[in-house]
Amino acid sequence: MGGVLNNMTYQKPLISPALQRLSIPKLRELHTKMINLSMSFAMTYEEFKEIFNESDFNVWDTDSNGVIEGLEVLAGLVLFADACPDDKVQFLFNLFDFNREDAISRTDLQLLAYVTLTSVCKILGYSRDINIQEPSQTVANYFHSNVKINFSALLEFCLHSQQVTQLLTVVNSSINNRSQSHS
Ligand SMILES: [Ca+2]
Repeated sequence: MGGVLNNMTYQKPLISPALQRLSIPKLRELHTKMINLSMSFAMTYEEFKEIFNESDFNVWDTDSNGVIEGLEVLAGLVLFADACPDDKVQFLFNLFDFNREDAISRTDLQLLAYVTLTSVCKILGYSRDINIQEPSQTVANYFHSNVKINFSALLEFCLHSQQVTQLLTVVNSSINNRSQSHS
């Protein structure tokens, strides 16, 4: 995870301003819309337009096969949302707590880390594929066995992870850069 992050600098996000600084309630609403439209979370361009009312589909469809992952879109958008870091982490936690048990597995967290990092990289224009090993290893270094992870354990992990801090810093710089260049 660090390898990718070390090469990232402040970039103007490729997504339209309408998809930046969304509120958490707005993201929850989009999540519900997505669930109602497709249980698989795979989205075509038409479905994306219907849910998000924007045409930034290609930002995520980097392999140009006409399908993107809804989870990936939401995981990236929440980092660019208008919310404090704890609320962003809470949203991600709920998003990946697939069976609503107020806990996620280490494997779920590895998926969460990979999907979030991939989405942020796409939004900032680093379209080369992320090595899945990096975020997985970051998680495995902290959680040594496949324990159930509740929200406070996840928050603790985020606070102690240099990689998470680095990711949030890159995102914040990109958001602030944008607002400065527009003022
Ligand atoms: Ca695709």
